[in-house]
Amino acid sequence: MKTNFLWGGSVSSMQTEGAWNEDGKGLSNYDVREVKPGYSDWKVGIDFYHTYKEDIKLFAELGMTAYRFSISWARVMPTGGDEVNEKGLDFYESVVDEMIANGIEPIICMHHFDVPNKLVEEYGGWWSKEFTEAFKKFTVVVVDRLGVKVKYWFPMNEQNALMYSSMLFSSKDLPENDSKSRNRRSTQSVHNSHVAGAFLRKYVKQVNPSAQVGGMINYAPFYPTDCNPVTVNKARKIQEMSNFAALDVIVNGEYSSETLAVWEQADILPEMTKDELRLIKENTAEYIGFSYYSSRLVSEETSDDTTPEELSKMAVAMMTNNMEKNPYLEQSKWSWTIDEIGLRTSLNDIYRRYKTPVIILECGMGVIEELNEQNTVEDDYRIEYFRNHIQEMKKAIDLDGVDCFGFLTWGPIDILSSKGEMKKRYGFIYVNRDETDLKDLKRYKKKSFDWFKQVIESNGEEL
Ligand code: BGP
Repeated sequence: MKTNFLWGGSVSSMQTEGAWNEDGKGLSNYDVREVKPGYSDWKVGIDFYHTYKEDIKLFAELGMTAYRFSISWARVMPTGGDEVNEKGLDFYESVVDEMIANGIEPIICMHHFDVPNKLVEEYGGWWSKEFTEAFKKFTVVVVDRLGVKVKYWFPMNEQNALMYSSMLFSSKDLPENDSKSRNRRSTQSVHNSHVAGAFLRKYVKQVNPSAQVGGMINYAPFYPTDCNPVTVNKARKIQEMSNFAALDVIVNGEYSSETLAVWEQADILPEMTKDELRLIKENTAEYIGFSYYSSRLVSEETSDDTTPEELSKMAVAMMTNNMEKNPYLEQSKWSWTIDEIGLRTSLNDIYRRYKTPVIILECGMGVIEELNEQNTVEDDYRIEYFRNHIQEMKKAIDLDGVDCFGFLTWGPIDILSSKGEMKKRYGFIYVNRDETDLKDLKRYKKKSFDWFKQVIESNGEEL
C-alpha cells in the first residue's frame, strides 16, 4: 500500500446537512418531496450544518485522511438562476478549511442528485440544455471560491445512474406508455451530464492546474448464472451498458461503438453538437471513482434490451430489495449481496480497461442497530465486512497490480439513507435520531471506530 493511500468516508449534502431553510438556502427537489410514512424528511439530516466542527474532529480522531462530500446546489444558488448565496459558499469554505486544518483531504462531488427545485419546475431535468447551462454557472461559482483549496473534484455522483433513470428529474408530462420519449430523455440527460462533467474538469484545471479531476459511477459486476453462451453474452452486454458506457465517455472522451449502436437501433440518439463532443474529448478524467455495494446476476430470462428504461428496471429491482439471490452469497437486510471478491473483480475490470488510477468512493453495508447500555454498538459484523473488503482490495493492488489510491466507506457516520431511512446505518459513529424523532442527535463511537482507526494507522496492515 502506498504511504499516501487515502482512507476515509463519503456522504452527500442532503443526507447530512439539514438546515434546509437556513442562511438563504433555496428549496431543493428533496425539500418538496412527498415523505412516505415511516421515512424521514430532509429538513435536519444529521444536522452537519451545525455540527461540522465536532464531526470533523471525530473524523480526525478516527484518522481519516479523506472526506468526500457534495455541494447543495440550492444552498449556493437558491433558485438555480444567477443569484449567489454567499453564506452558502462561506459554509462550504469553512468545512473545507476545517478539514484541511485536521489533516483531511476534501474530495468534492459537485452534484449528488439534489438541485434547486425552481430549476426542476422550469426545465425538468438533465435533458434540458438550460439546466445544463445552469450547472455550468454553479460550477464556476463554487470552483472560483474553492478551486485552489481543494485538490480532488468530480462532477457527479454515480453518473451512470443517469443512464438507468429516465426520472432525473420530473417525467410526469410523459405518457406512461411512451417509452421511446422516456428513453430519449435519458440519453439526452446522459449526454448533457457528460458535457457538464467535462466543463467542470476543464474549469477546475483552469483555476488550479495541480488539482485532480475525476469521474464517478456505481460499479457492479454482473455474473451470468450459467455457462450458456447466451447468458454469458447477456451479462457482458448489460455490464457494458450499465458500467462502461458512462466510463468510456468520462475516461476516453468518446461514446463506445456499442452505446451508439444500441441508441441508434432504438432511435434514441441524443442531440450532440461538435463543440460538445470536442469538450468531452478534451477534458477527460484523471482518476476513476466508483461506489461498490454488491454484484448482480444475469440469467437466461433476463432481458437483453439495454436501452435506458430496461436498465433502470434492474436498478430499481436493487433499490426495492428485489434482487435475484446468489446462492453463494449472504445478503444484507435490504437484500444487497455481500460480495467482497466482487470488489476485487470490479477493481480489475475498471483498471485493466482504462489504466487510470481508481479510488473506491463508497462501500458499506446498511444495518439496523441500537445503542446498548454502554452507549455503543458492538458491530462485529461491520468489522468483518470491511476486513473482508479491504483484504480483497489489497489483493487487487498487491497481486493484480491495480493502481488504487483510496478506500472511502459510505456514511462513516450514520446518515439518512437514499430513501430517507435512519434505521439503515452504515457508520462507525452512531447518531441518535430515528426517522421521525430527532432525539438529541448525539454522536457515539461504535466498536468499529477503534478497529478502523487501527486499520488507518497501520495503512491497512492490521485488519
Ligand atoms: C449510493 C448513493 C448514496 C447512498 C448509497 C447507499 O447509491 O450514492 O447516496 O445513499 O448508495 O444507499 P442507501 O442509502 O439506499 O442504502
